[in-house]
Amino acid sequence: MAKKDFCRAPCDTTLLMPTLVSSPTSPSTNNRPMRLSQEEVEHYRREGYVIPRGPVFSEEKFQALFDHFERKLAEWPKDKRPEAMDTPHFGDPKLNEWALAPEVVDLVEPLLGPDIILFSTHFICKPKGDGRRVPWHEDSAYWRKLLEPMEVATVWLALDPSTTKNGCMYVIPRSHNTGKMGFSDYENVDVNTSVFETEIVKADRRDELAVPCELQPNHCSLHDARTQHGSPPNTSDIRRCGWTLRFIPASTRLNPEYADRQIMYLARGRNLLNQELADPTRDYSHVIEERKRRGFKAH
Ligand SMILES: O=C(O)CCC(=O)C(=O)O
Repeated sequence: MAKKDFCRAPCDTTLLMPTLVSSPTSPSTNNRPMRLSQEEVEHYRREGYVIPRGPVFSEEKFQALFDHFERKLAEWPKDKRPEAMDTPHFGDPKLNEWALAPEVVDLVEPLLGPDIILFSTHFICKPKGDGRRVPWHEDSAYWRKLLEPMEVATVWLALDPSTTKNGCMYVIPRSHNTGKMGFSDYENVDVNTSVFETEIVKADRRDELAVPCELQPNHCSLHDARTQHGSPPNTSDIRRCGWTLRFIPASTRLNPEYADRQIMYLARGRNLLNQELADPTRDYSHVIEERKRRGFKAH
């Protein structure tokens, strides 16, 4: 999509300011203070997204993730788009040390409850100059055959600065609870310039309401799977990389027909539905291969 499609709404500058709310004190199930304030939880539920205060990891832990990603990117085939590093953790158990870290899981526990499963991850790394746009979409539309009920919270963790200049993600507030509520109509887009193949039709979007999720490295936004979101191309001279970490409550079921292409890991609490779960210390590269063989793009 053209940059202007995202920029009609004035930037909600309050999002970029530290939130002046007192630190929450109610403990999570781990007896650590909850990571999101009550106001932030309410914002997420009402608006379909939230930008929490503060960094996610310690500086050292974030730097180790950043370095790990840089090594992966250096090994990534030159003929493959860097935006397409989907489910990298299936074949790289080291990544689970960050994906399943309490710093991350604490963020989603107040949204999903105490029993949590890591459903998926994706590095969406838009190179400088010709980084591709992410068409307007709802994650739920891609996962409608996979998950029931459709309850998914995504942590979008910035590895690079992510701003309106280098193609940050935009969200359409309240779209998760209005219109077609996560299941809009889609049309095909040019796959040579877009990360995904389809986009929500204009009639089902309110682009003028779009809010940019500007983030510094090691900061994150959270969005509901039904929230409409996307991002313009990166024509700037700064790379824009984010890692999406997608969590479901353990009460959401993965359609077993997809078990050969989609594996999940217990992040916290109980495996309520006794679903098949993977071992986060094991290498499941064969699942990535199976996805490729079937041309399976879950998102
Ligand atoms: O990285 C982006 O610009 C879009 C991210 C996205 O589509 C997602 O987190 O579901």
